[in-house]
Amino acid sequence: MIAPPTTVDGFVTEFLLNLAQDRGVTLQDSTVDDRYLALVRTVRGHLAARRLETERAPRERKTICYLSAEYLLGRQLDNSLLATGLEDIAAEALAACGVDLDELRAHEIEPGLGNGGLGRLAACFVDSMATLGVSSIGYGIRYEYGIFRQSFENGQQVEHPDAWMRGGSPWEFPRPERARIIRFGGAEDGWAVRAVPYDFVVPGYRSGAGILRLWSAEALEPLDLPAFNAGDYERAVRAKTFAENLSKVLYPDDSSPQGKELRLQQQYFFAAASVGDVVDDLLAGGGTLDDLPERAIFQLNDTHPVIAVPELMRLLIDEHDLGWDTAWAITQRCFAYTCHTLLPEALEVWPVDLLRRLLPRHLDIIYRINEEFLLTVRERLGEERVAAMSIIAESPVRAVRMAHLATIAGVKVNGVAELHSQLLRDAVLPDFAEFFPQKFTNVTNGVTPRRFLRLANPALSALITEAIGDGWVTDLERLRELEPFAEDAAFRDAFAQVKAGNKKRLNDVLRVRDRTEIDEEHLLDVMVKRLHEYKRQLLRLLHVVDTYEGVVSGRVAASALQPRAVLFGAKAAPGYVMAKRIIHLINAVAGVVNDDARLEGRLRVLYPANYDVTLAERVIPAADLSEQISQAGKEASGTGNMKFALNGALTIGTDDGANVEIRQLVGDENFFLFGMTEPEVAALAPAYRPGESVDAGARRALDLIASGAFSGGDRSVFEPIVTNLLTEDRYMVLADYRAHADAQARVDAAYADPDAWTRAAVLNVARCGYFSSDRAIRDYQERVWG
Ligand code: NBX
Repeated sequence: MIAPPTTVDGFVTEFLLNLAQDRGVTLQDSTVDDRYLALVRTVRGHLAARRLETERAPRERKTICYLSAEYLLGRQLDNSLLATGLEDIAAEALAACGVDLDELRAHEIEPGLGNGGLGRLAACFVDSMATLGVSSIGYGIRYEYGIFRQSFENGQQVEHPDAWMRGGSPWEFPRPERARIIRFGGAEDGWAVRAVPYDFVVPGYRSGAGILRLWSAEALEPLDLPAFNAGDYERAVRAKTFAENLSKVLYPDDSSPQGKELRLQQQYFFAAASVGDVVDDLLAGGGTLDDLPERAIFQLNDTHPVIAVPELMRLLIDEHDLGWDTAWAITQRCFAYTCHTLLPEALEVWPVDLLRRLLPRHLDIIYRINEEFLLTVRERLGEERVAAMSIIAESPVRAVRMAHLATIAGVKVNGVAELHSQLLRDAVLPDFAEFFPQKFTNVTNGVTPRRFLRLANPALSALITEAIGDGWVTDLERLRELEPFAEDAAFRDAFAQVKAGNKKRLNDVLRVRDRTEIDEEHLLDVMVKRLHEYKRQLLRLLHVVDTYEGVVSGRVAASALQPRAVLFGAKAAPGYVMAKRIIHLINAVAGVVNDDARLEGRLRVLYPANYDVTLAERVIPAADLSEQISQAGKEASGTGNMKFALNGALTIGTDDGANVEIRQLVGDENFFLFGMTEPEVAALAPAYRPGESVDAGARRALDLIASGAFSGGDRSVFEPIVTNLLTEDRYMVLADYRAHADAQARVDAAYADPDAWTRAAVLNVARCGYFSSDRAIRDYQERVWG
């Protein structure tokens, strides 16, 4: 085995060699880009060695094949240096060359191949599987353009393409020899593309490695030669353009699927390529198809890859000549399904007409699976349950319900937090829970402690390690050992200084990327997540407006305010009109509030554009307060909530998703709970008339918005938001307003005693070790993968 050198001198030599041989420049003539790419080359060599080493080690029986349409990876450089233990060596080596490592860090464009929580969870899971030594491979799509970049023009969101591969994608290993052909359509109207895999090595922390294999779409032929010869250049490249479209861009909708044909093409493209890859590997290694369930399990990250189920059936029957029953017996043992939502409109359905056109054989297979399933339903539960449980919905158009297919085919179905899994059983798929009670389970989400604590918060990491050693990086429950330090005044002092330092680090980036900054003395109150009505950014904003109104109307003295910086970060799906209006309103409120001297600078609203993983890594460690205020029963889990608590922010939150478990662990006295519970929401919903008993504070806020105070006197701009709240208010912002405002008052009171606040913050860190994605992966091993 040729392992690259792990000395400073060796690193210097490799780095200079890579500059010369890869970039063709000397150090003196190199650009930042040259130096960055040479550094990546150098580090990547270590990743490759790690991967080869892992491959030679005796194989575990079963490989976890994680199928996900999204991986929100974040920057790779620091994580790779940490995992390989090269942090100090690289820093010294570059310093010896007179190269600024921070400049190279900042040069990396993060691969943002995901929308939000679901995609980031997939990235945390591949990290944990690699670190735990679980034999694993993540499969996905190598989108040429990831989640759009957001800017604001006159306060409104503008989307720009995310050309993350500009200048190449230096972390990847192309694997053209493993390319496969993926066919669409039927016998007469068939067409095909080539799926070419690119591997990211996923280094485990200090040992182990996994693979993230992302498929890129290519045309079978680069040119239609007859067309080219006939001088029709446009037609000559049409097929190529068409094929490449499949992996061109990530769909930026994180709920309400649009039912777009290209999206289904993307799903089939990567699902089929991945299933084929796994089956080929099995057979090449001397295995037989009967071995498949012992050798691989496909974990379905939501319904996006569920078309893999009929694809495996097709492969077994049409290409390997197995009979239906044998094929179904195998298939039924190879899949498990994770659901990430409770919103009915987010459950994917695909029109039968579309499937018939694009994947006719798969539609036939789905119909047969359904037919046999419904026979047993009829027998055991009776005819009257058949329509509700069918894979095929009959209205508004005949369509395939992907969640039903996944539930029928999967060995297990899990939700992503206790409350969510319970609601999944009782409200979303109750018939299935009755029919397959043993299938339903819970795995509460987790986050990787490497990226979100060790890397994102170096100062807190050092403080923790000084107190309890560094075992927590791979065994996060050890944070418990910090509990006694909550009573140690010197430790609390050091902890508070870490927080203050993290606010400075946040300002370092806010000044450059947004030409703004927070006041480091302010309570930093943060709400970062996708913009969604159910997440209720408006609830937070109404309280900001109410507070502002209190001061400008003279009811409240500015000097009585606890100084706060309220920071929002959120992208809206480009077609989600109400979400975009809310973005506009937040920016409008920020503009007015921040400019009004009457507030004496004691209330500031910040909305840095383009919230992404890189910004998250600066914002979360600096936060004092974490806003997790979704309507109860709507946020499946949340994972940002875990990241904040682990970094010593206190949560103000509803009894929703994983907030429930966070509060149980940190204790009521260290968590600001407010609002209706899920049963209360359900009870109120039928008779809810939002306009009938509006809280006085909410009323003042709504009136001020409606008056045009934030729109230069134009009353029409935000009228739809106000009207919607007063007449519909689907997520009951107004019903929870008073409880939220009272909870914010409790926050102010608590923050007035900084030492007591810090004590609670320390306890949040100490008690949240459960939320490691390492623990989540162990739970999957125990409850799902067997
Ligand atoms: O998945 C999120 C949930 O909303 C969170 O509560 C949860 O913590 C997280 C991880 O389990 N769901 C999510 O991020 N969904 C998507 O991004 C999404 C993307 C495309 C799509 C539907 C949903 N078609």
